[in-house]
Amino acid sequence: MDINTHNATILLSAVSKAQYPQDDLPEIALAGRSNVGKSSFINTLLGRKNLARTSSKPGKTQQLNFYNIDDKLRFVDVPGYGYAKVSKTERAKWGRMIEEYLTSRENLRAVVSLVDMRHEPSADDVQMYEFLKYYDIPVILVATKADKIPRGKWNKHESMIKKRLEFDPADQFVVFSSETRHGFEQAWDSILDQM
Ligand SMILES: Nc1nc2c(ncn2[C@@H]2O[C@H](COP(=O)(O)OP(=O)(O)OP(=O)(O)O)[C@@H](O)[C@H]2O)c(=O)[nH]1
Ligand SMILES: [Mg+2]
Repeated sequence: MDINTHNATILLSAVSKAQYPQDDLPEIALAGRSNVGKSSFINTLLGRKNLARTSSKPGKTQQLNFYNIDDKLRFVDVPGYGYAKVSKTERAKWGRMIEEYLTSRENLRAVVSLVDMRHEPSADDVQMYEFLKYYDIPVILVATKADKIPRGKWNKHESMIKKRLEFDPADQFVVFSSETRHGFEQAWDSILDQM
């Protein structure tokens, strides 16, 4: 696919189906724990500093944010899970919003599921992965913040993450860093493979 990845804009934010874009452009959704680095991943892939808003304050992204990339594909930034200071009502609302999108969106080609490479995946991470597998949604597993681990330990961390998730070898696994841009090419290749 011939695509100018720098030609990206935020298209719209949505909380329900009626607000989703009404065409058949392919979409890649980003899922992961709050603060794991979803927005940073988007900015890194698009070569932009602050298109997707990042912050050290977790729980900032509350809606599905649709990014238009060169009128050829979209990224959908999904609010992070696992943020403790969110009320039960908010959490249930979040669950319905994500579930509605992931289970009914025909445009969806794959989910980039981000985990923090430093740690064993959380119960929420495992649940998200199981959910995606259950609905047969292709997963690109991105282990991010790799810059915070010495290279000599990368293999050990990759094995630990795969084991905990019962990782399906049919899915892509990308070691990634928004700081160093490690994994940039592999991430794009994995995404464009799903188009
Ligand atoms: N060292 C390092 N820091 C990162 C990396 N990716 C993200 N961060 C930092 O982690 C924090 C959270 O990043 P975001 O991209 O805002 O995370 P998010 O997943 O979008 O968070 P929510 O929108 O709250 O769900 C920021 O301070 C980022 O600078 C990375 O690869 N390496
Ligand atoms: Mg974010």
